[in-house]
Amino acid sequence: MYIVALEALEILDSRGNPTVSVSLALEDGSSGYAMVPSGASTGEKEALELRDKDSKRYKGKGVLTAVNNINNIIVPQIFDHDFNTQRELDNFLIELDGTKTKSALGANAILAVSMAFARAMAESLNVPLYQYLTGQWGYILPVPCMNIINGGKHADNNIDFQEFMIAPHNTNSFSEAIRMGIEVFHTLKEILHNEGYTTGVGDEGGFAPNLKSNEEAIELILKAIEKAGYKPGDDISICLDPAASEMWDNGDYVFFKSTKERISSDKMIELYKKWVKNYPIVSIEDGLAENDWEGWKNLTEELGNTIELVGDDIFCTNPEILMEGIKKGVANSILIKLNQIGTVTETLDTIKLAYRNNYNIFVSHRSGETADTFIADLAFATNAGKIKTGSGCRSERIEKFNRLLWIEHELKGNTMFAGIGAFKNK
Ligand code: 2PG
Ligand code: MG
Repeated sequence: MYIVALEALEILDSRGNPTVSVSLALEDGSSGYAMVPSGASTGEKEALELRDKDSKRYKGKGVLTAVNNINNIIVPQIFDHDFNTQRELDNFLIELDGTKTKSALGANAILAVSMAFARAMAESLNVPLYQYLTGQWGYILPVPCMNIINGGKHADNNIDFQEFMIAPHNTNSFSEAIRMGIEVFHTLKEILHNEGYTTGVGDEGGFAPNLKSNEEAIELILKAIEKAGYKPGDDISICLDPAASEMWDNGDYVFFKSTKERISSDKMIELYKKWVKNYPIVSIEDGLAENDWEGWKNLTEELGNTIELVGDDIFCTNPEILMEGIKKGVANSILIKLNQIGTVTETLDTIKLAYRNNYNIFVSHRSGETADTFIADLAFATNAGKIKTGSGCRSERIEKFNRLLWIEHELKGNTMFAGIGAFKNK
């Protein structure tokens, strides 16, 4: 299959920062598009997001170099090649870039072409994107993990931990799970309002009040779950992403937004053990920092048989780093973000490696998003069991939930809702 048209454009993401979008056409007239997301709490080993660093444009955040790399370097090379699979196209792009971190062309440039090609190929084969991604595999609809209180780098408040998510699991359909989650979201808004807290939202659509402590975020959410008519733990559980790399400072963890308290890795683990005992927490992502491998091993020994421990910054969706983690007994699950690694094929390779080694996966958006719903198809296609793609508001988040509602509807019962089984040890 020959690509006959390919064009990139600098567009904006949900934070008003420039990002790359691509439109592509194949010789049979099929077409595809893609818009690339962007993180704020990024892992050090992520593939390189190429930014212009020209302070006269968008405060240095322009992506014209990445766009030009597509239009002026990839375009003249790509039209001469016959690509029969996603892997052929992705390998071609990886070789053309020639670096380990995709720093020559930019992972944002490469991923945009990779995703747009996937969409065009799906259209050419006349199948939905999820079916193109993994053939007949897709069957399980994910638990929508909704990040209803935002902190850390995603909000201008005093909460150190980045994400407090609800996981509505006690139902047998995705649409009912969405309804449950959204009801809790609206109930939480009422509670916050009544208690005199602000109800403005952070980058991922969760509320971003100033609270008395990180723990109060959990207490308020539990209150909202009950007030909405559900039982914490039985119906709806809690997932956390403290994004602890952001708290890491010279071998310790600093509560950088609230108390400025400095504690050791061991003390962080003690804190999590206490919380897991007291609250219905089923998953903790990035409970420790990406450079605290020793701590991660201890954390996995202490809690790896009780809850799901998800590696985000520490693995960066990278199969080589994941392999290291598997060997060292670090985590039992991996967060999946396409732009951390930079192509569709490598993302799928990482997912296969995780499954082969009995690790769970958790498909994720970025804090800077677009309307692109690719990850909804990816989560369904790979039977991920859970997706985190924001809260109960902000269209760039809701779009992904809406896409999954349509998938469930179109497949009319030929799906299964993951439920609590999506989480390790549950
Ligand atoms: C995370 C993500 C998404 P960011 O840490 O898991 O929620 O945040 O995109 O800022 O890395
Ligand atoms: Mg994370």
